[in-house]
Amino acid sequence: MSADKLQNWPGVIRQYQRHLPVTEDTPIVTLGEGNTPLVPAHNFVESIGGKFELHLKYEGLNPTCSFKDRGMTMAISKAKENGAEVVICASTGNTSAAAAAYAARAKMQCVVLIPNGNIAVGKLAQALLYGSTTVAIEGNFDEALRIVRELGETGKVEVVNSINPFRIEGQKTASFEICDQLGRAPDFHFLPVGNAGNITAYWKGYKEYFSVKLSDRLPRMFGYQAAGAAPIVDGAPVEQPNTVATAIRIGNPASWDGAQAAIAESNGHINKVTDEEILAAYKRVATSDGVIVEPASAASLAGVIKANAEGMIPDGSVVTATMSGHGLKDPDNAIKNAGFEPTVVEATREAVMKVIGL
Ligand code: AN7
Repeated sequence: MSADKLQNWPGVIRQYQRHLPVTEDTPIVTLGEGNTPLVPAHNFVESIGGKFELHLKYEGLNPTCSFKDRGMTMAISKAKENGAEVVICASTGNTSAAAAAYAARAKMQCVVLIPNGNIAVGKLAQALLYGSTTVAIEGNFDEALRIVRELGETGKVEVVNSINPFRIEGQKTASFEICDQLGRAPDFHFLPVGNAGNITAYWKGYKEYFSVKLSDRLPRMFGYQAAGAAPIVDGAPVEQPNTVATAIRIGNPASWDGAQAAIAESNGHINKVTDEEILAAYKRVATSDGVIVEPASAASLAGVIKANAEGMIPDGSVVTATMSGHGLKDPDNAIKNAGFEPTVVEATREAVMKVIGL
């Protein structure tokens, strides 16, 4: 293959420029995000007795290993265009990793507020190594976001949470890619719901592609919250959200209305899955199809399992699901839930043969 073919992906802004609010003068801050694989998960579907096609949008393969890079390339590019010098966000870990990386590239100061003790270790490592000012608050994500909103009102810092509309604009490119990769839109799209920016963004993307006739149908949007952090499903904010899926440990989502509109307009569905169901799906997809995702991402797969068991996915459907973050962000949960430990033996051929039963 020619070098051309291997290096022609320009990042999501240049790739989808005509669908995004940028001009020739926007300084584009990119790490080559997007163009993530759409991985068919035949074994997973077979293992749950499904009769549909499932494709995993493997967003953990973005530059900072989550879907947040799509929104952050937009938010940071627009912040740069507007002359911002300091960007700030509250985060359960992935937004902060992306903000820190793109801000570093844009030579801006980045301040991140994270819930102390409740972010996966890989995400903390990213915030620190990319050089952001990392503030761990003794509170949860919702409290961190409240502080960030207040600081945003001073006009001294640019907020890059998904209340910044450019984030949603960037994130909608995932829907464009799925349509381009499949050659059509899916019948169903499953995704985890935390602050609800992504379900809002995907639905916007699917609608826009459909309206300019780049796809011929609209999917039904199926969102899943963790049972201990399911404000939209339960119909009220959750004061003390809790779940093993720390990325979606959110009790009062900023894009609540966007999520409800996506579900209503697409004839979709929102439901909750327990930590047990999340971890079972997390382990299943790793062992069935070799895809490692973080627990929050597995909420969408727990949703696929649930919807299939409830008979909600007709035979022959084309289903896509967002694998929102890479499993190696959270090695503690990977080791804890693998169900195995390495077998330690003396360094001889015989000892190894014994372990493998030869
Ligand atoms: C892996 O990083 O909110 O419903 O601060 O990291 O758009 O919030 C992360 C959210 C799903 C939920 N999967 O997406 C943050 C943050 C992963 C995530 C979600 C998040 P939204």
